[in-house]
Amino acid sequence: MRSHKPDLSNGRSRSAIRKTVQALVLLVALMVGTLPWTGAAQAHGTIINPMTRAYQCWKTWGSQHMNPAMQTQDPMCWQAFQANPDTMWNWMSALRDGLGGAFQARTPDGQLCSNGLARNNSLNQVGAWKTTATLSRNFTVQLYDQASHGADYFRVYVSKNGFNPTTQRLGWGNLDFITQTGRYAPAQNISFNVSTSGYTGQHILFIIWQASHLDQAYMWCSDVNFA
Ligand SMILES: [Cu+2]
Repeated sequence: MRSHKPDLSNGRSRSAIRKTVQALVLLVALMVGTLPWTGAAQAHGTIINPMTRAYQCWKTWGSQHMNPAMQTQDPMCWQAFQANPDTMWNWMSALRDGLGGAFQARTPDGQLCSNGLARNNSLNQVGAWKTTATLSRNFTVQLYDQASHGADYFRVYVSKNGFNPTTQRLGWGNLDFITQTGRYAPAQNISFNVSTSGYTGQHILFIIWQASHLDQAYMWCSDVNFA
């Protein structure tokens, strides 16, 4: 009978299709697993000058993050990669939505450098973070934002004289508020000038970016020296 053969081959090709689909689903799942937060990786930004902690670690070690030399040459980046390499791969994604400007109320002391994100807690650890810039009292801050969100404002703080980032976790009480900027139109690169006085030696520059496209807040620590 003619009917049997086509039925059999249909059955076979259906199971072959099912296997192909299963293989594709597995492949996609593997790719998603290998590239966590891929969606986020296309968007957002960070302060690239002075470099934020995760950005500095990514920039310096991202292409050689298994290099054992990091442990002695840059121990804070080392511990961050050990804790969660995604913190570095997604240096642009240190964001929280819907804070409503309640930065201090909704960010406990000791969690400022991670923007209160548990996955980025390595950024709050005390130790010998590399300073990446020597600043004079007037300096320029540069945001690089892949998504061109624009800014409602930036808030800039500097850790107080006497605060030691190698031994103390940063809390709100350790910060001097320096300035809040005005609005910036959407652009991939935004820079603004900051004026300070009276700082010397190692400090943390703490910056909040309130993006414009929705209520989305970023906060970061950059390790700097004031000349
Ligand atoms: Cu964004």
